[in-house]
Amino acid sequence: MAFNYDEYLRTKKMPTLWCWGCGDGVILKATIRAIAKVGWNMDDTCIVSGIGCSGRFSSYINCNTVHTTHGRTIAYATGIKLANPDKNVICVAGDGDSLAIGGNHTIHGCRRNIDINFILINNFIYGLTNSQTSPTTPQGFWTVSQKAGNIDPTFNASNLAIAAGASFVGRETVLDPKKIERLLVKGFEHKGFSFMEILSNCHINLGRKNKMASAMETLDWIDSITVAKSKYDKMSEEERLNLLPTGVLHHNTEAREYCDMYQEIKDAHQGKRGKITQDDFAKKI
Ligand SMILES: Cc1ncc(C[n+]2csc(CCOP(=O)(O)OP(=O)(O)O)c2C)c(N)n1
Repeated sequence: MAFNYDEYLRTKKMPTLWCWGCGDGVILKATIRAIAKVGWNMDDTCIVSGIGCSGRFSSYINCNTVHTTHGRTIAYATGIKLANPDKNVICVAGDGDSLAIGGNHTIHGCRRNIDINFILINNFIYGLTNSQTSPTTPQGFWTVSQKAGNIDPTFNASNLAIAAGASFVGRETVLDPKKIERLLVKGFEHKGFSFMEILSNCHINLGRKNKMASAMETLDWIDSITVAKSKYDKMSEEERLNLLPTGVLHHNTEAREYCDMYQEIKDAHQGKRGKITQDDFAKKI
């Protein structure tokens, strides 16, 4: 039987406000399928989104939702998760939201290893506000804020998340919706900070001014800059230049989760367990 997305959507909000052919719809549907696959109850699930085209996720998915301020998804999500450690929290944010104005929150979310499922929709541009440079805009690309071509060096978002301490990090692209679904299932099932970077096409605000005016042309470009991690690992340094590996990039099952450690401190204060000593956390982290 065909999957019934309507069970998970606020159907009154349809059609979406996204442009024709925008990759965000592919990610929305993959997210819904992943939620269904892991069997999460919508009443026990909260989506926290930032501001931007990607921010619309919290309007469209019919669970507990918070449409927060620009760059602050992790701050809200951290409060929600700490107060409700048994609930499922998903953050959705754009590359501008999570790496520019919210970059500080992102690195500290990764560092704390709190059990938040972070979906970074990387369309390489500020989409909603019409084409300003974001931290992932490739050098040389036209943007409305750098019309001679972007001169800022580019962030590798997944490498940043690994370096900052996220215990699960993966990257996929909207070229393959099944792979996105599989990555999200793995991230949702992982206990700890799961950072899932999905490369998406913004042919309207990135492509049109960079000689890839249609969705297909922008998708071809995304295809040309990505390669499966299994192949990437066998490449020379020279061959890897300007390529982004896809798949699960990092998975640490040993790192302790933040809410669990916080619970131990609460239990000790309430006399439910012995005193916490400095060694309790030092030896396990
Ligand atoms: C504090 C604040 N600064 C700036 C803005 C304007 N603003 C809205 S969305 C956005 C950027 C959106 O780009 P991105 O986060 O990459 O998401 P996308 O729209 O591409 O999904 C900006 C700068 C805002 N809403 N709030």
